[in-house]
Amino acid sequence: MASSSSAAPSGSAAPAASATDAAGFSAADFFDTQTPPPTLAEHAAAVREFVERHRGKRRVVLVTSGGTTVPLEQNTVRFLDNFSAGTRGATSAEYFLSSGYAVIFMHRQHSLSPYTRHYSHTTNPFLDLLAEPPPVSSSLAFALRSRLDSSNDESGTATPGASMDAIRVRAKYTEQLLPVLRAYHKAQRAQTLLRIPFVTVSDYLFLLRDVSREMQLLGRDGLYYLAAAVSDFFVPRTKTPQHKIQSGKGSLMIEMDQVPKVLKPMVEQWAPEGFVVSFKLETDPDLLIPKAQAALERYGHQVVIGNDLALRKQEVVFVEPARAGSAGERAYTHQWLRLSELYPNGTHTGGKGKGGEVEIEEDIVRELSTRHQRWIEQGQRQ
Ligand code: 9Z3
Repeated sequence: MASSSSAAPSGSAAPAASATDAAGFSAADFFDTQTPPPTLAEHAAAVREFVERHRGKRRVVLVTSGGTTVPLEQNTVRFLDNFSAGTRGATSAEYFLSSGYAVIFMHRQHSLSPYTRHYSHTTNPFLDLLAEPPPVSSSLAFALRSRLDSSNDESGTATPGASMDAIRVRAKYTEQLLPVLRAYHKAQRAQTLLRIPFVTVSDYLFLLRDVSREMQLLGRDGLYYLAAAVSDFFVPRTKTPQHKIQSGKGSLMIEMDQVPKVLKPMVEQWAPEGFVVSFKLETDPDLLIPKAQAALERYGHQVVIGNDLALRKQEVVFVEPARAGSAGERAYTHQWLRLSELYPNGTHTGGKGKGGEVEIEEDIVRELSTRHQRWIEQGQRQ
């Protein structure tokens, strides 16, 4: 793990939260002019209840995960999307849960989810885990037994274990499945995982605002882990045609506006006491640390985790403001987390990845949990 510090020029001050971004939309303009998702109030109410249930008992983290779309038509046939499958978010959510956090998992619909991510339909299909069922001659008896089992159960669903003798997990998969299944049921019983789906970048922004506001009650116990891959550009509602764009008129020109930078109002108004961690994604590694520092400078939050697209599963860099700043200059520290340095020669055993491999999210979450704890303790001393 390498660590060092550097300084950014103090002159590059951030524009005010209400200032209009270069392409026209301030956060306030955006929320005044775009259409909120129809389920917004319902999700906000679920978060309110979740926060009430866990407040004072455990720390709560909002994990955002997966890509955001930009619809090109109101009756959407076509949309722009990005690469993210939600691996970072889903994996991190699992480690937050096993570290004792309650998790609000705000994710792109149909992207990877904690626990089920181990059994994606393409790379590890669920049906492949199951042994072949009994031959057709015994199927009738099996069907009758299942019907009897479920009719004996008041809920009308099959009694757990009732058909275990007929449908079995293949022996070679049980060792891998059991810890996942146990952790999944533990979270279900404790009600520590709340899922909130989004699709478009606009849905994402409305939800981020309202979920963060509901979490405000948590004060410093709230952690905000913004791992979703958020589009930088969108097509405003007034410029989005109602119907499918027709072909036959030559090439298609799309003009997009810049998505407003909501981290500023998030830090100042929606989650003023929260521990806010954003991710910075780049493909040019030389930009990673300067851009992460610029984000901290501009938005004033606690940590930026920088990751290079190609190396994101092997290494990340934590960038944060230095504690005692020297006069006149804003100073930042950065600290690399690299699997090759953390586990030289594969010293980590028992990783939870698909083939038992190490997942960098385990180390990211451990590091953040420590820093979040420090943040809470600082607050108690004030
Ligand atoms: C990330 O950088 C995530 O780590 C990844 C995870 C999207 C790279 P995968 O889903 O990928 O595991 O395949 N997320 C944040 C990206 C982002 O949109 N950041 C914004 C920016 O860089 C600011 S919040 O400006």
